[in-house]
Amino acid sequence: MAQKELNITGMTCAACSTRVEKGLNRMNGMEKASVNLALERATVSYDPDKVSLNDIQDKVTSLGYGVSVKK
Ligand code: 9UX
Repeated sequence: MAQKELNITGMTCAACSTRVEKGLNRMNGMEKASVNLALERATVSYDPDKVSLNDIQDKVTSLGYGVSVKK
């Protein structure tokens, strides 16, 4: 299992963060995604054999938000 922190941009209300969180949690291979609206951050735990960090970022983008891997 891998864990990463992502910076998410464009979330302006609580429904945004819920949308991102639910979208990520529906992905195959995602163990747990939690999104913090105030911090504009997502913490994701996932199985890298089933889903890539790139797929995860593409999911956020497809939902209409910006994403980068936190350094
Ligand atoms: Mo709130 Mo976010 O009305 O895409 S859901 S701004």
